[in-house]
Amino acid sequence: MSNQAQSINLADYQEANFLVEKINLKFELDLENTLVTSEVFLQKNPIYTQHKHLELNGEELEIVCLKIDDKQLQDADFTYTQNLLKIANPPQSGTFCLTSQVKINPSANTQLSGLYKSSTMLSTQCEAEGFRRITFYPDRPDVLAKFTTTLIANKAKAPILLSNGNLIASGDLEDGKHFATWEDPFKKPCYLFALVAGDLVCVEDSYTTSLSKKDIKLQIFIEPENKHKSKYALESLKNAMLWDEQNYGREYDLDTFMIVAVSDFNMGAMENKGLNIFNTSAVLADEISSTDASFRRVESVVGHEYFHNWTGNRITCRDWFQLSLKEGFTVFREQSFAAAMNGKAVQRIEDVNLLRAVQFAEDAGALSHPVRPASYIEINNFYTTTIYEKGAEVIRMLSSLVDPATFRKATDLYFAKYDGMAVRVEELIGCVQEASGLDLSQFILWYTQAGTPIVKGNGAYDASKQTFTLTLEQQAPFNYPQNEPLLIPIDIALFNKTTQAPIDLISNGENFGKNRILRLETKSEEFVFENVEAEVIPSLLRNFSAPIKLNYDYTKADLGFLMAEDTDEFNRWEAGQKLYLANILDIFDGKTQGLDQVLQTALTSLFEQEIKNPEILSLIFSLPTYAFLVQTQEKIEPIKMQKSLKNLKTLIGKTFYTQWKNLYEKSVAELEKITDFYKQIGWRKLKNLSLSYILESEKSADLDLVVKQFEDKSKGMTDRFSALVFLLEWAEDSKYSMALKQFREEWSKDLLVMDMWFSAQAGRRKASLQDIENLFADADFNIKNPNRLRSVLVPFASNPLNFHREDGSGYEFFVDKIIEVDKLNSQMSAGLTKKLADWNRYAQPYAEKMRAQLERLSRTSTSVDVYEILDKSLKN
Ligand code: HT7
Ligand code: ZN
Repeated sequence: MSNQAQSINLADYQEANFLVEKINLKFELDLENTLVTSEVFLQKNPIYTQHKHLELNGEELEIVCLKIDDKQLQDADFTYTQNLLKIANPPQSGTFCLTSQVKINPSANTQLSGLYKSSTMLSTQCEAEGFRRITFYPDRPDVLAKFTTTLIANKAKAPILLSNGNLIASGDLEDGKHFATWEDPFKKPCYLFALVAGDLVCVEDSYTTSLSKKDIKLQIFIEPENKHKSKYALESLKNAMLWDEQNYGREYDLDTFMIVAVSDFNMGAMENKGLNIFNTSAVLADEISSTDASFRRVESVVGHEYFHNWTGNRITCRDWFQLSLKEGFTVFREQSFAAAMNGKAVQRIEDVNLLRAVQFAEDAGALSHPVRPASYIEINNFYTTTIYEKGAEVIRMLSSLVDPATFRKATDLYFAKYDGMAVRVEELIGCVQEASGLDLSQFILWYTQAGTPIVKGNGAYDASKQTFTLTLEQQAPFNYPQNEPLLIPIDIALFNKTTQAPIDLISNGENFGKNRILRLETKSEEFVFENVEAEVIPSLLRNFSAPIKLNYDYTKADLGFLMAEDTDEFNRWEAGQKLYLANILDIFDGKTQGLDQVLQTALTSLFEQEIKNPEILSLIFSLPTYAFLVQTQEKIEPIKMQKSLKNLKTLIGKTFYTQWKNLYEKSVAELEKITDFYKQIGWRKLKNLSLSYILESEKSADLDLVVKQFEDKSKGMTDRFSALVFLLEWAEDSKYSMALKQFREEWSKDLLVMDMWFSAQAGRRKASLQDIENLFADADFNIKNPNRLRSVLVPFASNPLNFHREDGSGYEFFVDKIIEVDKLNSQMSAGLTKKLADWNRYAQPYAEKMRAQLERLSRTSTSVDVYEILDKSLKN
């Protein structure tokens, strides 16, 4: 495999030899035998003066014919090897037309990249490099062209024919066929091309833009059985459209915006111009079959894809190294939108939880890479939390370094200056620099250096001078000791220890008010605050103002204070997380078996407080994730850590049994008062969290509560599914088996709910390997469907007790499955391989058992995708 795997380097970037003016595509669609005719109008790139070959990407294409203008190419005129079509003597001046006719087989396409069959429809996925699996083309994001697409298909089987842009012609043909021609007026890279053909129903709505009062038709195309599940996506879309107009001045630019829901999809969704394609799991939702978490996901993903229309489509990436230019910026926009919809602190806590659980782990492991990587083998491996979530944090920092009006000026400038172009992250940073006058030359380091920076804070109060000096020292990440100091915005406030009120922050006579964003630019800096009348407790990195680890020697009492009183809700949550963490680590180290006194007092006062926001409260009552906890360890001991976490949960459950019961009842009562399903989400979260703590006391009467909740079909899926999971956890076998059976009978026709049915069993704490094997053998299991595959393997790998079996059998089982998947879908197999890549961070015997399985995989797997992961992991 290794001799096939080639590294692509940012430093080697060169513009394309030939540019494309326009492309006309014709698809004669057939499930097994699709004929693609493309006319690509090419011109030599004027920056080159010497003779250039024409090289076009093409993968698994069966050539029927190739022509340049009217001249048929003979065998001697071209070569087609290693996925490259090379034409040695193309015209060197003027525009010429390369016509190619190729055959492809969508039904055999299990990679789900290019044109493939999903259920009864045909659909495409071209990002990152799927277009080359459809036709010969310079498949790179900096080649922008106008696309006109004609689709021909059997009218009865595929009455709906869609592609990007506007429908300019359609009609019937002979033999029961029909056609539709679509023209996209915007130049675009081929990764944004899409087509869909199938027997779909369309749910329609409309939206009038707030700026130019233009009417836009909104259409969601879905399989008929899902027709009732499109309302929330349409509402979310309209909210997103308005939000983008109000916050970024961005309007939609075509007359119609189409979304298609597809059951087989490697990721969440795809922002194809005017024709977004969504994984059904990211677009379909209704109040009976969907959990609150799925509603939130639909809102975020619909927003995300819509926002790409400007950050990604109108302005795209020069090369795939710049992926975070569109993804980081779009995640930041999506997070800001979700914050506006659901509350700033709730959203921030959720986002930081994900960042710390997954991205920090990635940044510390074998697969760590900068937000702008310098090289890759397979670009599909780089759709990572570093590119997406850390990339969003980097844009967030950029926005926090200037005031909101200046950031808006900068983004306006970016959209005006680079519309219709393919650019680098430098262009975006340059606009913030130009709009603000700040020197941001140091900021690019956030894109070029990997690893999570550490900042050590130290505070000293001088009563005689009435000053508080905060020293901040940045340390390079442990895995990147050579890293240069970064520009780090650190948002702070100081609380008077006596009065408990936040004080004015005064430095050099200037009063900054109650909070201030400090700029740490060098390795170590001192910030002196004046007129400080008493000892203070600093609240640091408020709202998580930078993606770093901040260490400060807080006393537990200080943390208890911040947890109760900090005016920044994020930092209230953060202080709680620190107290939980300390308690769990003490249990882990055998220093205690009990609940920490300060934590107990802090929790007691939380129970006594009036509940202003049930969702925030439920987050504050939630323990740190296992994925976050293991990162505090030099060498991870998964089972011991999982048990320590569970011990604390049990302690808190038992200590506050009465309070949890009261909170549960209060939540039930509050829910009765609220009629709006979406406004109930916070109380529902608090109710089910309370129930999870109540069950820790193992009282059989409480299990009756769960059974009642499971049987009550009127309350929706969040309650029913939580109850099912609780039954799997706490009820005896016969009882939970009955519940599983009943649930399945009710939902057997709903693929998304059945995914949940699989995931509940796969993640069950007491599940055995045989249980997981049984799920694979189930009649409804389908290894080719990414949602179903993920619904089993992701929860399995997230359950330390089953996955990290000391004898290595969990890893062996997992690798067996990777080997099977790799033959079908290498994006999926590579994604699964990542779960073992950090074997080196584990204690023995885990490390050695994991490594042995990775070595076995390296002897068996065939894809470049998996090879790249193994290569990086096994080098360690
Ligand atoms: N931009 C989209 C990325 C994507 C993708 C990448 C590789 C393989 C399959 C894929 N499906 C979608 C999704 C997004 O970030 O909006
Ligand atoms: Zn995206």
